[in-house]
Amino acid sequence: MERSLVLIKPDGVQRGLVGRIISRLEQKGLKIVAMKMLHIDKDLAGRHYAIHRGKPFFDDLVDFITSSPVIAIVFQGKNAVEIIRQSMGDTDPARARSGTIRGDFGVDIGHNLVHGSDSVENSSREIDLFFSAQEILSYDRDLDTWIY
Ligand code: IDP
Ligand code: MG
Repeated sequence: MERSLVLIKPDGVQRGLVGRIISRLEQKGLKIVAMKMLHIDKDLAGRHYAIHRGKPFFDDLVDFITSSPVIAIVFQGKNAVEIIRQSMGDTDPARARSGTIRGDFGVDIGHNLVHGSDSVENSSREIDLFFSAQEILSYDRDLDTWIY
């Protein structure tokens, strides 16, 4: 089953939106298989956002993601990567549709509340940055027979 790394960014934690953001993804039927709170350091930020190194917004992005604690979650489910991207909405909250996390809660591209892996390949790379294999749990939910 597909997995995706979700980060509730510092603005989501500071604004008290952790529960509502997790709820939306849980309600969709995705399963939490790992979760922690951490304060990302510059080294981890640089590795997580390595593909953006050299872009004009890179330094601000690293400063922001390291400014205050985040929640890191691994969600698992059929098409988890695409479903989470759709639930998050456009990178720029000004363009994100209502009904999406960024569309409903954000206004600024630098404060867009949530990160979600953009491909299956990147999801496994990102999950490895934040979690050890032992921290990712395997369990059954009776509910899954009604979701799948
Ligand atoms: P994503 O988070 O929707 O995958 P990416 O293009 O991977 O978007 O960019 C990573 C993060 O960098 C975004 O979530 C956003 O916070 C920030 N970012 C992206 N583009 C810009 C920009 O043009 N100006 C400022 N910040 C940006
Ligand atoms: Mg991205």
